[in-house]
Amino acid sequence: MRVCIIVLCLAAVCALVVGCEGPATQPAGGPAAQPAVTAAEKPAAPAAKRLGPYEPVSNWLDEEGFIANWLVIGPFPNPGDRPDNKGFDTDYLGGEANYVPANGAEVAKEDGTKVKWAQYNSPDPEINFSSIEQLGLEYGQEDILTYSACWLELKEDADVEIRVGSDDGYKLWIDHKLIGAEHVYRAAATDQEVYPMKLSKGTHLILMKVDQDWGEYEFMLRVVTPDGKTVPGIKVWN
Ligand SMILES: [Ca+2]
Ligand SMILES: [Ca+2]
Repeated sequence: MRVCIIVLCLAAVCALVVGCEGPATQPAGGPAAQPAVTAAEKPAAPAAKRLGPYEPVSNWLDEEGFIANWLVIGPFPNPGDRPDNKGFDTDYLGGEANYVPANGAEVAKEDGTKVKWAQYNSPDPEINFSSIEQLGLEYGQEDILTYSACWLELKEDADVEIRVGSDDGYKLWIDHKLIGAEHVYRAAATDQEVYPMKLSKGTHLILMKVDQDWGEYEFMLRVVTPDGKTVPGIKVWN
């Protein structure tokens, strides 16, 4: 009996703690995640320590809808030279498609060291990896790879376009479904690929894997209406 009481008390304390953290860490307005209309059926894990909400930003050409608030982790190795750096098809997350990131979560690397997901709020639409202090990269560092993730919260179902530019290549998952894979070597520009899709009301996980052979290292991703405008009411969490 005494054990039962203790267990009940512990459960009550846990419920209180979770209840206190909930409103501050989850997107407002309901469950943590809902499946995309066109994306995988697999639901995302419960939100944990998400930070936001943030608004998409515009660039100097008044192009709208760029996502500037991400969780980032790396660097991971990407050995080799064009056109076949080996990291592109190496899964460093122990299941990229199923992975759910969290601020502060660690990932072990092959060399025994660990790297940690960390929040990055970019001052620019471009996510320039050399500028992200917590990655600890040298400018022009070669043969590396990183992951970036965020959540989009939509107030209503919407027809959207995910538009990506990258230096060098990338893989993009939305709600655990591989949407795009471009094993390319190039300078980044706005809207190099455009992915039209329907996104349902609710929260969607965006996961970007960007690889680097040499030179500049960055990407930009924007979520817009088919005519290139910010999706009304969209929020970003990292
Ligand atoms: Ca190389
Ligand atoms: Ca590059």
